[in-house]
Amino acid sequence: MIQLPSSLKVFRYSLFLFVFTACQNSATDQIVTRENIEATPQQVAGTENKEQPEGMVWIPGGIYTIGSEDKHAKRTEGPSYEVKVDGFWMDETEVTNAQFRKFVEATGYKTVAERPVDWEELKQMAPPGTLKPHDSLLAPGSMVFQPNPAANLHDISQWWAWVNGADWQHPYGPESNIDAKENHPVVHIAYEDAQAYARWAGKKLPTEAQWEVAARGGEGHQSFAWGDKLTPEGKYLANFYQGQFPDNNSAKDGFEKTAPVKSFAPNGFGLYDMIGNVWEWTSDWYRPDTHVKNKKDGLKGCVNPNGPSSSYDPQDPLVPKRVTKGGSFLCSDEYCSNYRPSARMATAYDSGQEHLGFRCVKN
Ligand SMILES: [Ca+2]
Ligand SMILES: [Ca+2]
Repeated sequence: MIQLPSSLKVFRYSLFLFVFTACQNSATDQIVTRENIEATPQQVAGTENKEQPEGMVWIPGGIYTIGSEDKHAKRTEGPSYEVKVDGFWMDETEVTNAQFRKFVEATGYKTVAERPVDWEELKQMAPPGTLKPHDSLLAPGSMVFQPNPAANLHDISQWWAWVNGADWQHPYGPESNIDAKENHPVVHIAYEDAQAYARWAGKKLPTEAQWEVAARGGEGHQSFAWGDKLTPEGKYLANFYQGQFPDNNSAKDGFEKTAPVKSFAPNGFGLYDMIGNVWEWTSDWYRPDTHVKNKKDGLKGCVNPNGPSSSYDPQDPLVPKRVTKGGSFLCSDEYCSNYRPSARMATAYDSGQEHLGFRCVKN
């Protein structure tokens, strides 16, 4: 196991382009007002006259509130505001190992984690003067959770390690396998891997707005997808982390790592594991101020919003990042509490991790 030096992140990621961004949407010329938007989640018809794609459920179009300013929310999750989204189909579960295997068998696709890093190509994107890292750091691999006692919760290198040979078929490293995990979500998936699968399947990755609307299950605007309590009547409704983070996972919800999809009840739209299990890619670039900008634009500017035109994470400005949503089996109330629909993570576009997967949508 090789601890990941922070500099490796820079080696593996391309340079960030500092571009002022706007709330972009797919209908920028269309003036939309409260008056001419008649559809609401309640008013939109269901799936009648639509042919249901296998394994997908219909998310009705309408005006929805996303973002949050409640006591659980981080600053980048707010403010809350209204968006209009058209109806769309969404995979009812995270993409599973079995589903991803079909794609790989049909196409011969190799994921980012399975490819060696081309230093000649990468150094063009690294800061001038960057020295070539040791060959072992350019070998194929991915980030694996290593539950050591942590002195503080601000240094993620205490519980994440770069492991050569870790990939979707070897989630914990070269000696591991997914033999009994066909129905678990596929992990160690970088953004381009998710995109490649989506293209092959004739689908797309969801926008952040689509994802959050879907995760709320049509049940209104609440802290958690299922209400205002994390564990109503002591019940665990998603796969997240219980116990002391990061080295004493009590797995009270029944799962220490990933769970088979559909281990928990679906939300109001019939979607499983939107919250927890594994983080899910969206197609939006990350910016901390996306919601501030969108709210300023008002509803007329936020019809099918699809994120800013480029990425900016002030913590890590050289690395282009997409928004990931939903939290994972590693989200703990002691640490990140990202098991909420409004929670949003900035994730490096070429990052595969043990707790990162995806699902697709179709219009
Ligand atoms: Ca768990
Ligand atoms: Ca999930």
